Order: sequence, then C-alpha cells, then structure tokens
Amino acid sequence: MFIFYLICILLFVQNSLTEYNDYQKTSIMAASNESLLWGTYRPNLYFGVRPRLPESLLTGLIWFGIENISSFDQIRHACDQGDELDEYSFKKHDGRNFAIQTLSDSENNIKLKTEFLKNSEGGHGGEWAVRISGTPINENEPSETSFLYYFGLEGDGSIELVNPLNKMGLDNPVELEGETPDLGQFSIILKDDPNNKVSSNVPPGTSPLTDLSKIQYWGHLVPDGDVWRARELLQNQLITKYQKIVNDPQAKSLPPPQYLFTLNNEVKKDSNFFIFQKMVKGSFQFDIFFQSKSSPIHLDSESLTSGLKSKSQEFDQRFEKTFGLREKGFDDGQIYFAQTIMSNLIGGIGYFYGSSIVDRSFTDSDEDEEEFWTKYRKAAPELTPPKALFTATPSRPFFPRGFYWDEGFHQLLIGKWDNDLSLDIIRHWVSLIDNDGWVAREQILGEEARSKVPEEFQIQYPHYANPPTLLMAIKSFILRVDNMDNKNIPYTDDIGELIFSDHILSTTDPTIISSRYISDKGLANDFLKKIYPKLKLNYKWFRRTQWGEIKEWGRRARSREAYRWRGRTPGHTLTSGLDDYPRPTPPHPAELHVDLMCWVGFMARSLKEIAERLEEEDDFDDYAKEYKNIVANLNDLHWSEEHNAFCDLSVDEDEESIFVCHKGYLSLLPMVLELLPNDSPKLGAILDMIYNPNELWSKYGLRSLSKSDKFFHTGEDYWRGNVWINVNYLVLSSLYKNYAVIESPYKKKAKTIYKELRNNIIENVYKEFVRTGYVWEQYSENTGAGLRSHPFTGWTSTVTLIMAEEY
Ligand code: 6A9
Repeated sequence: MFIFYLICILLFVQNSLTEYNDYQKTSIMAASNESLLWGTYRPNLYFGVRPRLPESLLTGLIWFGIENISSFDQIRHACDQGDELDEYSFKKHDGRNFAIQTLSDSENNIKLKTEFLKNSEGGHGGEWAVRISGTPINENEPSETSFLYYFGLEGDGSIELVNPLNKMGLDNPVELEGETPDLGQFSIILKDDPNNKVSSNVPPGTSPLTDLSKIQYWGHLVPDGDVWRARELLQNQLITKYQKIVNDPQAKSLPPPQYLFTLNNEVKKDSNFFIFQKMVKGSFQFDIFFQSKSSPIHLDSESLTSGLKSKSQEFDQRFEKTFGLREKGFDDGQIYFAQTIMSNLIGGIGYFYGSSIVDRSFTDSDEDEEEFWTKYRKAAPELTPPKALFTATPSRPFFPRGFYWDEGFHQLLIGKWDNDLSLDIIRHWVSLIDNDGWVAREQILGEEARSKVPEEFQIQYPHYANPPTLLMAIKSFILRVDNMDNKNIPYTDDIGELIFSDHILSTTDPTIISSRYISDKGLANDFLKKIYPKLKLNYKWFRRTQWGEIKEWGRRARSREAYRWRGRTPGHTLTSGLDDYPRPTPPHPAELHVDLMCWVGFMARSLKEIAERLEEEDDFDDYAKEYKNIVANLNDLHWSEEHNAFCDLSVDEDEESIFVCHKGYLSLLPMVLELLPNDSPKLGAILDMIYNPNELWSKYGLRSLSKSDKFFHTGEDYWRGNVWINVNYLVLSSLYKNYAVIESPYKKKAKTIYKELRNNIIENVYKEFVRTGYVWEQYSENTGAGLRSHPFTGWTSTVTLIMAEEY
C-alpha cells in the first residue's frame, strides 16, 4: 500500500505541468458562465455553497445538539444515513438563482431550513445569500443547537476577519473580507438574528469562559485540498478545548455542554479557514451574505426576504409552464412531490475537481479476461492529472459523484427544465472522453469524493464501458431545437424579472439564459459540432474495445457486429449498469451480450442523425451501414426461437454457440432503444412478457428480472426482480413515442401497457414518498416499498417526466 501511494505521489508531481494547463482552461470555461459560477455544488453536504472553480472558496453548514455531552458525537455535516434525519430535501431549486431545502433532525429536536438566493449580475459570478433557520420539532421538548458555518479558501487569494478579536466572542454581525483572481474582491457577512435566544445562562458560581450571546470563532491555516475535512478540523479543535477545560486543576466543576463545545476564539496568522459558531435555544435564524465588490446592489435581510418570496412564486409558475401538471389534473400533493424530486435532482448537481485512479496495465489487445485478472494481481493503479466535472449525482449520501449512464437519465429532466444548464453538464462529460474514446464509468475525482468509496472500487479501467445514455439527452436537446419550429410557442417566456425588494437588479429573464441554445439554431449546431468529435471517438472506442467473437460466422452472422462487455466477474457485470443481472457463468471470452449490441446500435443510429445535421456525409454513410448490420445481427444472433426472447450468447464445452436466456430488463433493450419495427412479432413477444404477471408485470412497475427466472430474488438481489425507474422510464418512452402511437398489430396492447404502467409507477413512487419522506433507488415488486439507497433522486426523479409525459 505504501508503495502504491509513493507511486501516486511521484506521478502527481510529474503531472503538475500538464495540470497547470488544465487548470487554466477550466478556469476560463467556468468564468464564461456567470450565472452558473456559484451554486449549492457540494451535494454531499447537508448544505454547502462553492463556485465552479477548481480551487476557491468552500463554504458549509455544520450543526450539533447540545442538550447533553453525548450529542456532540452527532455532528452533522456530510449527508449520512447514520444521522437518521427524517428528511432532507430541496423543495424548490431552479438550478441558478434560488433554492429552498428543509431538513428534519429529530434526534436533536430541530427542523432546519436553508434558503438560497443569488444574483449573478455585476461580474465575478455576482453574489449570493443564504438564510438558515431552525425551529424545534417538538415545542415542549428542549431544543438547543450549536450552529456553525465555515468558509475555507484554497488556491490564490486571501481572506481575513474584519471584526476586532475578542476572547469572549465576536459582536454581531461578523464580517470577512477577501480577494481572489477569479472572485475579485468580496466580503462575507454573517448576521445573527437579534431575536435568537442564547442557549444558556452562566451557571452560578462559575466564571464565564465565553460570552454565549456573542459569536464564537476560530481561524486556522489549512493546507489546500483539506478544507473539505471541515468536520474533522472542527472536532479536533473542540476536543482540544474540551480537554483543556476538563484538565484544568482550578476548575471546581464541569461547566454545561454549551460552554464545553465552543470554539476557542482565536485566529492564527494567515488563516484561510474560518468557522463561526452560535449556541442557540429554540427557534433561530442566521443570514449569510457573500457580497461581490463588483455588484451594483447588495442583498440585505430585507431584500433577501422579498427576493425569496418572489423567486418562490416564479418557480411555481415556471414549473407549471414547463410540465403542465395542474393542467393534466394532478393535485397539490402530487405537484409538490414532482417539484421536490426535480429540485433534489438539481440540488444534487455538484462541481468536482481532482485526480482519479486508473489502471492502464491492461490494453485493448488483451482479449482474454483471464489474462486480465492475472495481470490485475500485478495492478498498476495511477493517479491521473486532475479533471473537472460538473454533474448531477444519483444519491447525496451514498453516491455523491458522477456516473456515466445515470447522467443521461438525469439530463432528460434537467434539460427540460433548463436546457443550457444541461448542455453545460453534457459538455463537461464529453470533455472527459479521452483521446482513445474512453470515459470512466464512475467519476471519483479528488480526495473528498474518494473518501466515500471503498478502496477496491476506486480504480477505473480503460477497457471498461457503461451504457452511452448521454446520447439520449443529446437527442432530446435536438428535439427541443426542432420543436421550436413546429410549436411556435416561444420557449423563452415571460416569467418575470429578478426583483429584490424594490430594486430591479436585472432585467434578464432566467429562461432566456436557460434556453439560448434552443432558440438559436446556429448556437445549437455549434454546440453539436463541438461535441461531435468526442462522441464519434467514444463510439469507435465501443466498437474497438467491446467487440465480440462470432462463433457462427457465415451461418447466422452476416457482418462482424457483435459485442461483449469487458470487466465481468462470475457474479457481476458492473459495466452493463445491471450489476448482478444473471449472465452466462462462468464468464467466457466468446460471450455476446444482447444489451450491449443494442446500445452500440443505438449509438450508431443517434450519431447517424447528428452526422446528417452536421453534414458529415462520409460518417453518415458509415453509421447507416453499421446500424443496418447491427440490427440484422441482433435478430440473427440473439433471438432465440425456443425462448421467444432476445438473449445473451455463450459457448458450451464443445465451443458450440448456446443461448443464455434470463428474461427481464435485458430482453427489453431491443424495444426500448427502438431497434424493432412496429410490426415485428418479436415486439409482440416482448409486450406479452411485459404484461404477464408471471414475468415482468407487477402493480408497482416492471420487474428487473422475470418472476419465472430461476435467479429471481436470489443472491444480492440487486437487479434480480425489484423495480428500477430508469428502465421503466425507457419502456414508457418508447411506447409513448412509437409503439403505442404508430399503427401496427401491437399498438393496442402497447397503449394499454403504457397507460397502466404509467399509473402504477406514479402512484407507487408518490405513495412511498408520502409514507417515508424519501424517493428510493428501487422499489419492491412485491409490496412497492422503497428499497436501498435513499434519498436517491437521480434517475428516480424522471417520474416528473413520466407525470408530464415528456419523453
Ligand atoms: C460502491 C459503495 C457507501 C449501482 O447509481 C449509480 C450506480 C448505477 O449506475 C448502477 O447501474 N449504482 C447500479 O447498479 C450505485 C453504484 C455504487 C457503487 C459504489 C461503493 C459505497 O457505499
């Protein structure tokens, strides 16, 4: 292990030159989009604000209860299931200017609210404010909270405290001043509401150690790259102070916890990390303002109040305008639910920067998995140069990082809400596709991201794939561009101006910002032109590295098109996204995977459409030919007459080709990626499988694995029966756009399935949200109960699109 780290460090140093270039590029890119510079881009925290810059100002909320000494163990900072919060969820989040989140911490009898407002005018990304307030959950029970907020500056620049230092604490408000090359000059004001009640009185007979009516503080010099450890830094500081008090020979008795766990009111020289604390009793409220010196008008508590109010109304109007749920007949509760899940997907957007770990010891030419695993034992993991990624995330507490195939689903919804925000995310992902055409399935960038991942899962391999769903999002972007012509309703609309108090700070309509790329055809094409070369590389990479060996060449296959996921183990095909879905066992290099065949086909067809738009004629011809061959081989190789289904292939002991059939999501890919014509009897067979209660049909959505499969609900039981929303979304989408609307012998059945499946999904995910306060990674096919990670507001939030029938 030591050697491994040593290698990493050496590589890091070696890479620091290329790094510099990367850094420069990233910082220019980020600055180009003012309205996206600041945001709640630390989704792994209960609340944190940072700019989209590799090294800059990181801020975050921390709190803990102080009723007794032991509640100090329960410091809240990063989202953690162990904290057992009853709820933490964005109620509204527009992705640029405004967000409201509520959190409920019953262990500490406190309900919190974070309200974020931003004005990006004036250069340097503008300024923002957050109001953090708390109320006891149960008014009759004690509720005492240690409220903390920190600011840590990394990279160039400086930050310092303006208030005169005072051992007893700082007077309200607290002010910091700072400057960095990207942010310019700024000040930060933390305002303690005068109505907040001080936690406790000085116990009789003791001399006060600090004045609890003041604001406690600590300034410290923290190395760059360590600010994310704020909780640890705080804990160490508090423990040191605690021990000093406890070991003081003069102390007669231990003061109450309010005095034990206060900061030591000290600022070290050259501090870049400041944390402030207030002990409060019952309800409380704090306002924090980040003021940019370049802003024409600054926010204050009053304009924050009115700005939040108008933004909230604006959000409701824009939501209805975008999704039309009231018009569709949904009630208040259901609309609140849909707003919440979309807001949490947006609140899950993060900015990540740092190195990842890649093992390149395996090359394309190593065809044999077994050979790979021998090599794996001589693993050569390396730290890559740092990369930036702006992305949504599947789950704030569990997977607060980017996943390639999750992201395509996320962008279907985000793109509908804010097209240009979505393109920005897509652009970041596309730029991670390397010059070989590879992009890592899971993006674990930097130490903070890595701290959440067990070591054995940290390494990425450059021959491992993941479904190319980003193309789905790009296609829906193209569709939005084209719909602008047909519908004649301007996408940019009249939802109002940014109004704070009586001052009109900006006349920029947020939807104009967010739809520039669809209202301007030239821009739209420029965007496609920019991303096209990388998309093409990614496609070529799939074809080159995931190719499959065809045993029945000439007999059944008419071209070379056939594919196999690399990175299999006997029990898992993580690369397929369907982890433990049953596959041929043991893995064999002559296997062919039907889902991958479909994904590559989908890629060929999507790129064909893009090439046509961009008038890339030669490419167009290639994709067209390849697509045709893929569809032909899909039918010729993967269709099993015996099972009446599309199946994987492997070979038996005599190296003879055999079908390995496990009905479930895998069998649906030819339909959901629309590789089957409407009158295909194979489509009929798939629809029958879907609607059969002994196969995929459950009251709560389609099962991942057929009830009749021998592996149903066995082993880890991850993708072996329970309901996942992403694949259900794809089924609904293909029915709505194609199979349930275009005349065919199967149209009627497709329509029935569409209607019932849509209802089942909406009803159950909503019911579970009401029951548990969360949306879940998957749902029981048996009871409908939410299962595994929660909140999981990644692809589960596509339920908003299902409600709106936006596919
Ligand atoms: C393992 C565990 C604290 C698994 O949503 C992300 C992915 C999907 O892409 C994939 O299809 N999820 C699905 O099968 C979650 C993957 C989490 C892997 C990390 C480390 C740490 O637990």
